[in-house]
Amino acid sequence: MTQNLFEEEPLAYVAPQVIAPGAVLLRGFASDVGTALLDAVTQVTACAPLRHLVTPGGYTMSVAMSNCGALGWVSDRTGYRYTRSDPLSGQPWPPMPDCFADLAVRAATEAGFEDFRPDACLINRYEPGARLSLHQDKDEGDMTAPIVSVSLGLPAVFLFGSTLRKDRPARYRLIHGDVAVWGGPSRLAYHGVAPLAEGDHPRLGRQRINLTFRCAA
Ligand code: MD3
Ligand code: FE
Repeated sequence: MTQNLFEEEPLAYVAPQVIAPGAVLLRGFASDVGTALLDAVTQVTACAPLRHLVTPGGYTMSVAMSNCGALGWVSDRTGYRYTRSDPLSGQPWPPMPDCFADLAVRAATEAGFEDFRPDACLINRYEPGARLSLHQDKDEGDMTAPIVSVSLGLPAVFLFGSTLRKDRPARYRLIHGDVAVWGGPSRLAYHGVAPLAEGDHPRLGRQRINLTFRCAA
């Protein structure tokens, strides 16, 4: 009998898994396009480098971020917001690669959200120890649109709570190729990412990349 000793080996996509009203996990949905997505991440971040943003409270984030699409999410001492240009260069954010938009639209459709047309893609890079504390995504202009997230590289423990901060979040291990869609009643759920464990991914080494597609305008 053959055993899969590499538990983060992506499996082929089978079916959507509803984890809460409006929250759908599509395990392995991006497995077959992982290489194309990562090549596009390299192209985007050559123009708009990954950087560690500072929060309004003055903390430097452990996750490094960049963006593509018409709008990009940024943070500094003055607050969080979406901008049309990269504050590092003053240039517009790089356009959203077709392979990004295609995947995001297909995933939203598969999860039951028709007509999803994201105008922003936030690129998050985690190295071991990096984390994202529990928060809500509420800077977007269109709260009726879902957010689509794609996990690449090292596995992460994703924390998914309710719309009340006090509720203890559920934990989901997300691996390379997993996609999740968060909309409807889950759109304002608290969520975060536990500190990334050490590891060595065949494609990305000591990194996890997460793409989140949003309707920001
Ligand atoms: C649940 N990113 O960039 S993606 C973020 O893995 C962010 O980098 C995480 O949270 C990451 O804001 C998690 C999954 C996600 C994204 C948006 C959500 C889950 C969500 C919005 C509502 C509820
Ligand atoms: Fe978030």
